[in-house]
Amino acid sequence: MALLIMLVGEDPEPWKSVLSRLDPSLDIRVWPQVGDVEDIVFALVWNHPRGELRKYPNLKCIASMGAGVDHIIRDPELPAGVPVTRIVHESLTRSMTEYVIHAVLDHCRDMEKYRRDQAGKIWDPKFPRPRKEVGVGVMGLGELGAAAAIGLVELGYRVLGWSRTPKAISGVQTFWGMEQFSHFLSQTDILVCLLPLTPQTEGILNLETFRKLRPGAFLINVARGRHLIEEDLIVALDQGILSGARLDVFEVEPLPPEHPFWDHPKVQITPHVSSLTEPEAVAPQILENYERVLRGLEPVNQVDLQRGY
Ligand code: NDP
Ligand code: OXD
Repeated sequence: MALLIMLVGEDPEPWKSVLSRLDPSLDIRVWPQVGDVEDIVFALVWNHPRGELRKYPNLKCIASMGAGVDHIIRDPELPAGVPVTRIVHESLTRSMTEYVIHAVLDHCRDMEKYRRDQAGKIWDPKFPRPRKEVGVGVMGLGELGAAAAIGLVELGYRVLGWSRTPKAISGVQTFWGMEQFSHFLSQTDILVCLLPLTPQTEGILNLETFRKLRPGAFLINVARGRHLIEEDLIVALDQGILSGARLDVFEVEPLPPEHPFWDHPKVQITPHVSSLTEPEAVAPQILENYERVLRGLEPVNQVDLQRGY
């Protein structure tokens, strides 16, 4: 019985090293050096090639290396009946909350303007808007969105949250479903996307959505690149519908050098770092699930494959 590490575009070595330190008896294979496919009972994956997971007849669990599972679910040839798990860990949640709060404060405290002013040796102080007047709308109130929303409430912002089903979070004005989406947007000055990528949420950050926000709103996308219609963002920024955007995720990653976002004066880019999965922190969770499936138990942090997250 063996655990397969199949990470495309990510270094498998830190995972292998921490997992074998935690359990030196573990038989770990690193794709594409798989050996006998019948040995593989557990696969830790990121961006696996389509159809690849069908090759392992004894597979009992497919584990995402991150919080998102869209990279797994989009495979039309996933083996039927094999549970899919994701990472839920306070290190990811803390890191995401930190990033979102930093992006909100950076925008609200006009840091972009002061960086530009410094370049021109301009001394031009400006009062920030009172926090209670700034509506920060968080799309997705799951593990990451709820924590970010709570962090923003603690800072004194007027926080709104939108989810698929009703939620109650102290200090957050909550909305749910498409019927309440426009109402949520109409009170939002800073829109934070923390949705999973599903057929319902793909392309949800589009011109129609942007037009429903408060004038000159700011966008923070830390979920997936395909939530955003990239050409619509350029139009919204150029027409002043949005005042700026902080983007951590992109339709194509790494963002190609010729992409117009790189040089757009209203776009701030980070390279998918808002919340990095630390192998050291989350490997015990992977090992726990490996041991659970060997004992015939359900793995923890399973996703609902029908729902898509
Ligand atoms: P969760 O599954 O815990 O939460 C998802 C939330 O989105 C839930 O509140 C859910 O609603 C809501 N939601 C789902 N579909 C819809 C819909 N159609 N309409 C409205 N709301 C919807 O996910 P996490 O918080 O753990 O993670 C969110 C995403 O963040 C991940 O899927 C991943 O793509 C991204 N991510 C990005 C990282 C980065 O570094 N940039 C790092 C980690 C994650 P309900 O509660 O009603 O089910
Ligand atoms: C994740 C990610 O889903 O890093 O965890 O994007």
